Amino acid sequence: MNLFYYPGACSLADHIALIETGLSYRLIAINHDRTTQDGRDFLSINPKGYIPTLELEDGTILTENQVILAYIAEKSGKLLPKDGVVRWRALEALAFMSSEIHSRYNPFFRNFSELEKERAREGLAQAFAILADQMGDKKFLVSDEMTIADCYLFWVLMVAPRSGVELPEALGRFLGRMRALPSVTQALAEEGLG
Ligand SMILES: N[C@@H](CCC(=O)N[C@@H](CS)C(=O)NCC(=O)O)C(=O)O
Repeated sequence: MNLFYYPGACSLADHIALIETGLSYRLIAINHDRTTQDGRDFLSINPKGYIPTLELEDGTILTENQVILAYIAEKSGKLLPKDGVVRWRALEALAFMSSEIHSRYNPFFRNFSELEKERAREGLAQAFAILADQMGDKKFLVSDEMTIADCYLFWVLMVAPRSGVELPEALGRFLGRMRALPSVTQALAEEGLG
């Protein structure tokens, strides 16, 4: 399958999940003019125009990070239990990070006012505190075993400094543990961020 990506963007979560699960993949970067590294028009592949975008072997296109991560987990049988509370907590955390954190990064990625940035910082600090509380002493966010939620959380925390919001200690320690994983090191290196 092909993963369309920008280096260091939220597609890093899917990239880490692909490596962790051992599924075979090909990375295809998007150029500034919205052509793809393999010479196609990206908007004709995904009219939403954003990554992550996953192209399956049969040409099916999947979009939305939560769905792509769930697909990788289902396809590999890894990083998401088939049933039980850990499964639902992982999916819940993905939805929370997507709607309550990722969307609040917009003011820092684009040219928003200082007031909008301040509001976003408040929301981010609250959301980080909730995640730190949820993690407690566990190795990963919802369990001592890694799930797809951790792949996304890694990216969410990696870019947090752009917002100027300080991470709670538990999340800072998690970031350090994740950075030390071979899958994360490999994904960063493959995106030229070694
Ligand atoms: N709803 C999408 C949002 C994805 C998203 O915001 N992707 C960003 C990178 S982190 C992007 O492609 N931005 C490029 C653009 O908006 O032109 C998801 O959850 O997958």
